[in-house]
This record gives sequence, C-alpha cells and structure tokens, in this order.
Amino acid sequence: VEIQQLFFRELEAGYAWAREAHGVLAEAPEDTAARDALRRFFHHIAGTAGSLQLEVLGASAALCEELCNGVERGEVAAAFAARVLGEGLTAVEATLAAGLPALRPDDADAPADGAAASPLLAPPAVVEPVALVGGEEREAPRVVVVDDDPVSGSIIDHCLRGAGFVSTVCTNADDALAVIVAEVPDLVVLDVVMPHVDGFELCRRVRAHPALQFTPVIFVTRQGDVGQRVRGLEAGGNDYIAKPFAPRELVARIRSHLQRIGALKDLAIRDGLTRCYNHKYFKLRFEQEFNRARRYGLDLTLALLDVDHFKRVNDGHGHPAGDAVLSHLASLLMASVRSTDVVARYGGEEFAILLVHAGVSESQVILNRIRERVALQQVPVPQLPGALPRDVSVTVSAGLAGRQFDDSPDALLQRADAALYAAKAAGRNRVVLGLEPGRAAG
Ligand code: GH3
Ligand code: MG
Ligand code: MG
Repeated sequence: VEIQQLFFRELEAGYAWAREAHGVLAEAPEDTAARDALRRFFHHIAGTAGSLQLEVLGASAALCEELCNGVERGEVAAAFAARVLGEGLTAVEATLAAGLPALRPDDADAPADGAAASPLLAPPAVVEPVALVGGEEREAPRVVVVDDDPVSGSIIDHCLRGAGFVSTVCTNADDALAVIVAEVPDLVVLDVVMPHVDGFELCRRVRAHPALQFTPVIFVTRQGDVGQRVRGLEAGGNDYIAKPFAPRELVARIRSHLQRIGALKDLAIRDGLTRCYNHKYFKLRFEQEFNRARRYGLDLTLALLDVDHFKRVNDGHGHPAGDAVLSHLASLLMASVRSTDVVARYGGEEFAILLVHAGVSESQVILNRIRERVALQQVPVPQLPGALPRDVSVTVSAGLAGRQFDDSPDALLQRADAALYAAKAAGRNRVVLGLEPGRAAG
C-alpha cells in the first residue's frame, strides 16, 4: 500500500504537468519538448503500474510511450499521436479518481487484506541464513539501484530487501556514480532511461573504476526493446530485465550473478593445491584481524607451521607424493580450527594459522593437538613408477606468538617466525611459544 500511495502521489503530480504539456501539443502537435515530457510521463507509468495491480493503465501507458517513439522515427503522424496521448491522460485521470486498488472496497477478488494480493506488497520473505565461506562470515549482499522513478525504485528496493539483500536506491542519476563508487556494492541495478544521464554511459564509467571492474550490472530496459538490450551488453552490462518485471525473476537473476562472482572471488583467494587461503589473501586478512583485535582489545594468536624434513618426502616418493601430503595436511588444519580462524598456505610447505579471539595458552593446546594428529596420520600417496604403494607419515613444527600491547603485524609475524625456527633447532615435531616482550595485551 505504501508503494501504491507513493505511486499515486507521483502520478497526481506528474498528471498536472502532463496535462499542461498536452495543452501545448493540442495546439502544436509537432512540439518536440511537449511530446518528450509526455513520453517521459508515460514511460514511468509503463514501468511501474503493471507491478501495482494496474495492468491496464500500464499497458495503455506503454502504448502512449511507443507512440511518441513512433513520431520521432517518422512512423506516426504527430496529430494522431497527440489525440491518442489525450486518451492516455484520460485513462490516468480515471485511475486517479478510482483510488488505490489495494484499498478499493468493491474489489471482490481481493483478499480482505488487500496488501497481500500483490506479491510485491506481501511481507518480506524470510531472510536466508548468512553463508559461511571458509570461515569468513559473509554479510548480506549489497545492491545499489539507480532509477530516476521513485516508485519503480521503491518496488525494486522492496523486492531486494524481501530477498535478504541490503539495497540503496539512488533516484538522482547525476549522483549515481558517486554513490556507486562510495558504496562499492556487490551488484548494480541500472535504469537505462534517465534524464540528463545515459544509463549506458554510466555503466561504462562504473566499469572504468578499478574497484568495480567485475561488479555485475543489470540493466532495466523497456519491454521488448532489443536495441536497448544490445547496447546495455555492449556498454559492459551483464544482464537486463524488462519493466514491468516479475520480482522473483529479478531476485533469481541477481542471485545467479552473485553466485558466479562469489565463485570467482573464492578462486582468486585460494591456493590451487591445498584449497586453503593463499599468501596474498592471508596478508590482507592478517592486517584486518590485527586491526580489529587492537581496536576491541581482543586476543589474536598467529601460528606458523612447517613440515619437518619435507624434502625427504619429495626425494623418497616423488613430487606428487609431496603434493598429496600437503593437501592432506591442509585439510587436517582446516578441520582442526574454528570456522572464524584463517588457515593459509604461507609458502611451499609452510602454513599460517590465525587464531581469532584466542590467547596463546589455548592456541598452544590447539597446535599441540594438531601436531599429535599429524604425527599419527598415515597418508596414502602415489608412488614413483615401479615402486610399491605406500603410506607416508610426517611431523610438523610450529611457532606461536600472541598479539601484545603496542604490537604491530610485522613484529607479531617475526616472533612467530623466530619461534618456528627455535622449534626446528630444538629437534622438530614440537610447538614453541614466541618470546613475549613482557607486556600484557591491551
Ligand atoms: P625442515 O624440517 O628444516 O623444514 O626441512 P625441509 O626439508 O622440510 O625444508 P626445506 O625448506 O629444505 O625443503 C622444503 C621442500 O619443500 C623444498 C621444496 O621442493 C618442497 N616444496 C615446496 N613446495 C612444494 C609443493 O608444492 N609440492 C611439493 N611436492 N614440494 C614442495
Ligand atoms: Mg620444512
Ligand atoms: Mg620450509
């Protein structure tokens, strides 16, 4: 009902304008400015009325809009168009007089609570649980909607919120680029037809921004306009949907794009052999987690873990056997820590584990448990040609360091590294705690 009310307010205001424009057109059917004003007016209605139980109004507005386009292309006589546009305005007038369909008492088909009749106005669907990917909690996807028509924008906004997205609607196309750059959303829904700003050009500018190169852009186009779809794809858009659209379709399309992008992002931050995070991503997360821990005064422990005498595995069983051991070890590590902890391949046969919200004493227990489990495992590995199949067993050494007051990521890393070195020097297959500067964490 709220969106319908907004639609009616806009319709009423627009109608006064449109009547004036039509007055001009009645006198001078060739007046381009007046016809343009009417085309824009009907364009808005065509895009939204159908989604608000006003299908007939939407269809007649679409016809009026197409008629204006026909005049521009020289296919329709201007005087004829002016007459039909007048009829279109009469249809708008009748709608305004009849009032909101959701509130109409004589609407026998509508349920007692008229709002429920429209899928758009139904209460938002239950938000699906937040997905966990490799321990990193994913926030709800953020979508920026650029649509100069506030009614259309509200309809899309309502769909998106109902589907569990966080959406920002931008009705001022001139600000759109700034809003998108500031938000860096996961996806953009872009109206093609807007005053002053060309949706295609806006898309090109979004694409040119380094942080938005891969952000999916979905164009909202006119029904059946193949030219607009093609231009949208050429401008760097990934998809299009025609107004008026089915909310379920929009949400399904957005989900499919987000899934594809999510899979690509995941590929970029993981190590191909072990499937745990790569060095580059670890550095980024380490910095983030360190800053967060410092801000909130939380514990953070870093462990560096290295396979003992790994060269012997490669030398004795071949490189593929070494690979199998590494990938087995990575799985064991990921299974041994909490989902919020970060396990990464730090180097060749060296792993980094970030234990979030964990102090050094509990981390020492966790790492020793890992060390014991590794030593007990027999990993089946492929053999050199001609050799009998064998199980291989390895041990690991680890160095630990906890975040201190006045610490820095580099200093923490250095202490963990020194502790690992000490573990190796002391005979391997052990966990060593890094030297603490002697101050309590703050
Ligand atoms: P230490 O106990 O002192 O750590 O001895 P180490 O033999 O494990 O250490 P070193 O650094 O001398 O050797 C590490 C070896 O790991 C050398 C390198 O060829 C091997 N390596 C690095 N990355 C991979 C990989 O992806 N697959 C395989 N199979 N081997 C790898
Ligand atoms: Mg080693
Ligand atoms: Mg090494």
